[in-house]
Formats: sequence, C-alpha cells, structure tokens
Amino acid sequence: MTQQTLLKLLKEEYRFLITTHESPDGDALGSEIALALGLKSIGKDVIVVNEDKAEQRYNFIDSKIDIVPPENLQDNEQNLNTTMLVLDTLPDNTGKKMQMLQRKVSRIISIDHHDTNQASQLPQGYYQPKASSTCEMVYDLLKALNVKIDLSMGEAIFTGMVYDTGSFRYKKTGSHTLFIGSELVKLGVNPFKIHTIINQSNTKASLILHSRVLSTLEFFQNDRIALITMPKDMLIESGSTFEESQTIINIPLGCRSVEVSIFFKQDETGRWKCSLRSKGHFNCLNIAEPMGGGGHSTAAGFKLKEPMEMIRQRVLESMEQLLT
Ligand SMILES: [Mn+2]
Repeated sequence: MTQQTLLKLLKEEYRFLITTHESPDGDALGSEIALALGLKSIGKDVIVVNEDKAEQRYNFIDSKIDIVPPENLQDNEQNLNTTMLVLDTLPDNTGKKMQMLQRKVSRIISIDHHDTNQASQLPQGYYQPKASSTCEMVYDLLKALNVKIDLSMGEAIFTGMVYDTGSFRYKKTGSHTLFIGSELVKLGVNPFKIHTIINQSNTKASLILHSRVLSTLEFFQNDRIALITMPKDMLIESGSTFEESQTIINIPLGCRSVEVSIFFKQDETGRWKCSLRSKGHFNCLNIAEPMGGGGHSTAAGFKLKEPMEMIRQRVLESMEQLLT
C-alpha cells in the first residue's frame, strides 16, 4: 500500500495493536514506542503487545509505554475493530502467541523496510526497502499526521536509527536519514547518550561470550567468508543472553578480505539460527530467502529446520557458487 493509503487508515481507525518481531531490537522497539506515543497524542486507542521482552538497556525508551505480553491481554482488548500494525517485520515473525492473536483482529498491516527478492508475495503492508530503519518510516508517518514529535518519541526514533544503521554508517544511511537525525538533535536528543546506551552498555558476560564465539572463527574461499559458531553450552556457560550475541557477527567484517560473515547460533532451548552480514557485494537474501528467512541484502537470517551440520554444508556450497 502507498503511504497515502496507510495515512488514511491511521486517521480513520480508532483502535490499534502494535507489535514487532521476536527478540525486539532497537529499531523494533523504537518504532513501536514512537508510533504508539504519536497515535495516542492524536487521540487513538493504542496498545503495544510483544511476545518477547526487550533488553534492559532499552528501559529509557520503553518505560514510556506499557508493553504487554500477549498472555496478559484481556478478552475485551483483543477483539474486532482492532488494526494490528506489525513493525519492522512480517506477521509470521511475531511469535507463536502473537500469531494466535492475529486471527482475532480485523486487519493486519506490516510497516517495514526489509528487502526481498519476492516482493509479489508480501502480505498487506507499507514497505519502504530504501529506508534506513522502520524508525525513519515512522518519523515520516508522524510528520504527515501532523503529530508534534516530542523528546520521548524523538529518543525512540533516534535509537532505532542508530541501531539499524550501525550509528549512521551502513549502506541504507541516506541524506534523509541524516536530516531526520539532525531534526531530532534540534529537538533535544543527545546522540552521545544514545550511543553509550546502545553500544557501550553490554554486560561483562556478553564480552566473555564474544571472546568465546570469536575463538570458533573459520575462513573459507580465500578468506572471503568468515564463519563463527555458538552452541548453546557456550551461551549458557558465559551467563549471557541470546540477544547479547547479536552483534558478534559484525566483528569479522572488520577484516579486509572478509566479504561475508556467517554466524550459526543456538538459543537456550536448542533452536539454531543463521545470520549473514555482507559488505554489499554479496546479497545475503540469496541464501536466507530459499531457507525461509529474510532481511536485507547486507543483513539477513533464517531459522534452521534441519540439522546444523547439514545446513552449514549447504550454505557454504551455495556461497561458493554465488560468490563470484
Ligand atoms: Mn529495522
């Protein structure tokens, strides 16, 4: 749908349920909170429901809104006449309980900036794959709705932009991204404060996990591919959380020869995920989408449905053919 169509809907409807993907990150939370505060400010009834809790570091933004787990929803809160807005992802990635809830709402709309090779198969939604972050899209929506963006909304939006652009460095950082950043700083947002919270507030356990995972580093294809692995024992023994392992994948990309960084990681319950990061030459979606996952050309991932060793072999073989 176009921005115009979405704006019309946001103006006409009254009840909104906002949600996002499992293990919500800075962009997921930032966009939820900013949009919820913005819609409330123009008189809408808004509830934010997330299957997974966010990391503690995001308290400074998510304390502004009561985020409810789906099991705590009252019956009268989950019925008809509610428009579900799925931010930063597609409805399938919101968690099991959220998917049950999706049967009860009257409409589901994704607001997302992820890329895809299969655009024709996308569910109903407003998609801007060129946007740096969902937060960037939310800023534009709030402006178009004539919402007065306050400091709480501004900090939430800035957080998502910093998170998704690697502090305004990654490929989708454009002039509009920096323009919004500038507008938010004028509003009173403190970039150094946000940087410290996002990038310099990891736990000691997380640092230990980083060192263990990096010790599994392997190279393939003349050092163009780096691969790291995190079995669940490594995670549990470090005392860290699965969420805190998210950034390790970026470290191998600091090496000149490495074009793609691959990370196989197992959560506490034993489920494996694979994440891929590229410097831009290689399209990570060419691996992630055939495996049932998604993301961006430079950052994608998928959940494993078959044994790790088998998938690992298959990924490395496909990469050999695709990396030219
Ligand atoms: Mn995002």
